[in-house]
Amino acid sequence: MGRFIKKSNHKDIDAMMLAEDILQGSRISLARGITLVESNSEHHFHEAQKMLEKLLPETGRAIRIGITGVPGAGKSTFIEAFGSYLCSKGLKVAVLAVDPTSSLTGGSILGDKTRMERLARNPKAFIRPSPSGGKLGGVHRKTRETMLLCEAAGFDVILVETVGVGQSEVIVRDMVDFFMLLVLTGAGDELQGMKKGIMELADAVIINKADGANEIVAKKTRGEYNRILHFLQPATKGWETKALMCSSLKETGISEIWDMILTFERTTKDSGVFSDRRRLQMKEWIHSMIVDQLQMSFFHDTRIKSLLPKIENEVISGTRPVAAAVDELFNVYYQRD
Ligand SMILES: Nc1nc2c(ncn2[C@@H]2O[C@H](COP(=O)(O)OP(=O)(O)OP(=O)(O)O)[C@@H](O)[C@H]2O)c(=O)[nH]1
Ligand SMILES: [Mg+2]
Repeated sequence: MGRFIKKSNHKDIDAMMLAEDILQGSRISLARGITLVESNSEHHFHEAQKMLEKLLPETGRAIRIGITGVPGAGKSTFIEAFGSYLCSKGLKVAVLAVDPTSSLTGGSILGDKTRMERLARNPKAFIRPSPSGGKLGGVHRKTRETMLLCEAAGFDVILVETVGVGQSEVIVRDMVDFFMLLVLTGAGDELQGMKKGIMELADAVIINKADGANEIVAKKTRGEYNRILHFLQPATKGWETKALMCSSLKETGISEIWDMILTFERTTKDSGVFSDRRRLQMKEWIHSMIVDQLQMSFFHDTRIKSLLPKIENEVISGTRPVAAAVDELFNVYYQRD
């Protein structure tokens, strides 16, 4: 017993010391802190939460930017150019990723580091590959907490990259202040077929690869996007989502994008929309974690696990209505013995 207390005290000091070092801007401690947050162990979870509590007052000052787009749109190349530009302006930039496939591939950003070679070497930049999920809602929580750690470590801009598949773009929209969609030139048919939903999440549509012979097509594409955006519900109250062009390879149009983000920040901070969104995001974060926990607790319940196949069969064979089946499952679930 005595040993246990001693051990747990020792660990407490560790988490606190780690927090101190992160506040001092130590990159090694930041990496260790993120590893702690990403760990799937129960014990590490509690240590990480202690560390976060200490860091919370020093978080929230960065501008959080989400970047999405189909594979090949040029997200990594854009982040290399954009991130390097921001560093050259004296800003500290952290790059994180939400990768819905990361548990299988180990995170695309990792392989991408070659595409962000210059940024990866920049002492003002910090690149972290996507964490693997572990349990339900895991990636979601880990990325948000990693973002907070980076802010406490003094990063001014957080870039969160995600491939625009499944629900990942919605998840990222919910954790950033400004969200941009990277698209290709000459979208034409793609533009027609594109999910309107994703455009309604965006604060900017960036037409990438506007270089060489592509530039003329890019201008046309920009016009098409602007026409469509005009009819869509804007993602942010009081902000008109517009299409811009850039070349991540030639590094043109990059400063215009940053200027737009600064205007966005000023406008939404003045109107209160910026802080309203952050408050709402915190509320939604709590709610989504509650839902995740409930779901996990329900499906991991041994009584539910043994009863569910039978009930499913009854519903499928048409001998029992769905609502009655669910009702019975919950009666069993809530029975405390
Ligand atoms: N000409 C031109 N090529 C570009 C530009 N940006 C990216 N590319 C090229 O497009 C290809 C895909 O770029 P990536 O940055 O890997 O695209 P991505 O969106 O990160 O792709 P995934 O990680 O697979 O989702 C690469 O061959 C890049 O060199 C650009 O501005 N101009
Ligand atoms: Mg990429």
